[in-house]
Amino acid sequence: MNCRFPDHLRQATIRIPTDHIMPDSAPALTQIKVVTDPARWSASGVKALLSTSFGDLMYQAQQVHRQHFSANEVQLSTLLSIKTGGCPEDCGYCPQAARYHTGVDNEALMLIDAVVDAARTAKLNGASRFCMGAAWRGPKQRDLEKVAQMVREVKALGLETCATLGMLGKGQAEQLKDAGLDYYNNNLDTDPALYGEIITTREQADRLDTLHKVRTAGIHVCCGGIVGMGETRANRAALIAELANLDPYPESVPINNLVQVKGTPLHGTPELDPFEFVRTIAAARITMPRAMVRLSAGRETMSEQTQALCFLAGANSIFYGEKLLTTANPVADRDRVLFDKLGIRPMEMRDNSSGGG
Ligand code: SAM
Ligand code: DTB
Ligand code: SF4
Repeated sequence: MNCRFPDHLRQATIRIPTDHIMPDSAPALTQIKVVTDPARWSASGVKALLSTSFGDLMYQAQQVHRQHFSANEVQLSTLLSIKTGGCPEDCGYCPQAARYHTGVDNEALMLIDAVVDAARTAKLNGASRFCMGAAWRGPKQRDLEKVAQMVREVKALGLETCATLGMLGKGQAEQLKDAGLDYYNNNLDTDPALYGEIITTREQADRLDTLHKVRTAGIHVCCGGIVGMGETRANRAALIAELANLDPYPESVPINNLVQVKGTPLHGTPELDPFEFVRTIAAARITMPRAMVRLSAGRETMSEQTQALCFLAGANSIFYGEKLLTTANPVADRDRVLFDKLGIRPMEMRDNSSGGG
């Protein structure tokens, strides 16, 4: 076990991989003793971290965050659904699965010019990353060629590019890399132990296989999951540990709070306590110090105060624009007001060669 907490919780020994070292100058406000260790994170270690006193957890997350990032900058990433609905998979959270009656209209793959127009608008509105999402189990070869052309043209606008198209077949990651794709999003979704309860049409091993293809092709990995699906703290810990133990861990980690959509099996799940969501963000920051941690789906119904705590916990990226893929996201004006209140600036484009997306 990596972490040990005596009953009174005030003195904790946390083993942290070597790149998580706290600065020597950090004031001793807490009695957390940081032990550096290249060991992998265990689920029980992450659970102990998630169970730390809230103030101590936030303090630790801030220390790690400030060691690697400018504290008041948040990346703006805009999402576009380039192919909507009609998906053959059965992900219990997803409004785009064909088998659920959610009112999402099916739309064919968008025309290249329309995608590039949307990217241009996103850039004008201040986004630095543009993510194209498709409701596929995986792309057919003829569709992949069109997406590759979209990537080429979006990249030429000076935006970072990201795509999320499901499982990739042989050679497809290389084609996307050649087109200039910076990031590929494929989430581990949930605790491996819960996977079969949420999705039956694929296994988590399929996700890992695609992530391997993406890495091998030299594309940065964007990989996270969804919380608020009725899981326990131990399940959330197992998901975070699994992400942190990917070697290397993802450059970009989206943490989604379930957006409950009527017609999906997970509609009606009891809401996750917002502090638990914030704790999950903090654990992602501490265990994956150089990753961009994205406060992803779920912001539409999240209070300004909870979002502010997420930024304090180390979230440094959001989806920006009034729509995610099919569900609502805060309108840009609302985010601008929040950023002004908190003194947060949009992050400029990052240098991809450094790896830390
Ligand atoms: N079909 C591809 C896939 O599953 O990888 C790409 C598109 S899929 C919609 C992208 C991601 O959206 C999923 O991995 C999941 O994490 C997230 N997602 C889908 N429905 C969601 C919901 N209702 N709430 C939160 N996140 C959701
Ligand atoms: C991710 O982890 N979250 C985004 C993005 N990657 C593609 C998608 C959220 C989708 C929320 C439900 C919807 O709008 O359909
Ligand atoms: Fe399809 Fe992706 Fe939705 Fe699952 S999450 S149903 S794979 S679009």
